[in-house]
Amino acid sequence: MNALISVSDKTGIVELARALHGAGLRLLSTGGTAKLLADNGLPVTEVADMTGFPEMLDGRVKTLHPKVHGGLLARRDLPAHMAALQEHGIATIDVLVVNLYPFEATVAKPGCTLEDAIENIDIGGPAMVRSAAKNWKDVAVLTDASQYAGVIAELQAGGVSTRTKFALAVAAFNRISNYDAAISDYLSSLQEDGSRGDFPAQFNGRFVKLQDLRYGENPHQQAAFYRDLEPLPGTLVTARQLQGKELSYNNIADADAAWECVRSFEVPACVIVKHANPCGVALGKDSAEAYAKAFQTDPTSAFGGIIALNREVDGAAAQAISKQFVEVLMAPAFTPEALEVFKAKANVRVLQIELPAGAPQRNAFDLKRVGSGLLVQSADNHALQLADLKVVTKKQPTAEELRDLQFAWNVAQYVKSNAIVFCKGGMTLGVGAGQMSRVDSARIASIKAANAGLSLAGSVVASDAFFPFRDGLDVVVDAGASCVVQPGGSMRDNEVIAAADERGVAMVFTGVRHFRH
Ligand code: 93A
Repeated sequence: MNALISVSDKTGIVELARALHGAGLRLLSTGGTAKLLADNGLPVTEVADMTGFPEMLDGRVKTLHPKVHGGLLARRDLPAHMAALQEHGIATIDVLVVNLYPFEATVAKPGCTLEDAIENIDIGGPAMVRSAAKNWKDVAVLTDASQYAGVIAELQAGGVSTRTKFALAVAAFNRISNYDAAISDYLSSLQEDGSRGDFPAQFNGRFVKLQDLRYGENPHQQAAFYRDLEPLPGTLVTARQLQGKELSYNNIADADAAWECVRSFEVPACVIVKHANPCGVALGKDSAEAYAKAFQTDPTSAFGGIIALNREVDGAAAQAISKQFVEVLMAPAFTPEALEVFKAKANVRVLQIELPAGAPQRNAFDLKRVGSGLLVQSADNHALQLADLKVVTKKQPTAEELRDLQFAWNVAQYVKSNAIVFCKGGMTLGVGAGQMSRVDSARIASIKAANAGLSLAGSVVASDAFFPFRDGLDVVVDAGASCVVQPGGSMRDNEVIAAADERGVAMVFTGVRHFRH
């Protein structure tokens, strides 16, 4: 019985070799490992002496020899295999101990060059590990020092069990697969001169690159845009750019936010997004009217905004939109007159996206990187039903308020938390987004309405999560709201309901929260 030992990480190897020798195995080994074993008084044969072929090319070829792979791969239960070994003077190798050139550790070092990385790609080691693992019934393959003690114990008790050999083979293929993935990831991020190049054509085998981007959120960041292997219809990656400058990273992120929001409305709607938040959302009889109302919410923020419509853009709508500075305009269709209007504005990125009938399809999973981890959740696609609404105040919402509160609630879903959205007549009047305190969001939303010259008297307000105290409610009522929609569920709901009754406004609970970060 022969054991071949070839390890870069030599931890515990002398003890293992001693145990293998003690169990009656002949020790075969490569240069550095053989020297260490011999220095520790173990009888060891160098692989080069066994094959009759010297290590060459600076060690690049050490064990890539039929005497090694024949000894590993021959099936002991096939007489033809055993005869072939005999014919060529090959001995079986029954235990293989290999750990690989430290590729991962090498590339993790700051300043690692492409050349260093390449020299640390192990070829012979993984080849032997694969041969041994493929022939697992006859060969025990050890690829990690944590496996040594268990195998020594089994050897000393008479032999390594089939179950252990299978588990070792599985672990061996896992190791090789991770090793190859590390090489592939590293090289995919480089150009041939070793500089960091384009992002890979595929990412995690799950996303296909659509385009490299000029830069990421900021000019010192690199970025690329990928799509799912099978994108859903009606999502941003299926858009066709009809004209305009190349889309930037921030354009794409904002366009997605705008599109997700606008496609959630069944009637004609317009959404204007700045920095991932809607700064104006409105419904209208057509695109022109919806845009005009959405723009009114916050003309200051709409400057350089991303505008999405869920109906065809005609000449009138295009004329109105072209008066403002717009980064991206997106809609399911454009009339020839509308396209003509934007021809004169060559920089405007015009995107056409199909809008399939029926409820929008969403990705099953929402992914977010955290440190070296990944947060995965199902999509926030809860659709509010009228029957879910619970009026908790003495005052009931009017039919008009009921329509506006559904609209406000829908918009609030697409506003970053803490979200406060004032609405009336199918348009947003003030949007408070992304604040750490809900009261501040409420204050900001009312300040913005005042800045735009919009009255909040008799407005409806939506809050994406419950009011923890009555202070937030007081702010929105002071600003003019007559009807409030919020999830409810606070410890102090009673206090907040009593405050609403005291202030004479209607309040409706949805029972659902829509945090968005
Ligand atoms: O350069 S290699 O890819 N070519 C080989 O033929 C080969 N055989 C074993 N690397 C090879 N090895 C690796 O050498 C082993 O995987 C192990 O990591 C290392 C042990 O070398 P040494 O015994 O000389 O320290």
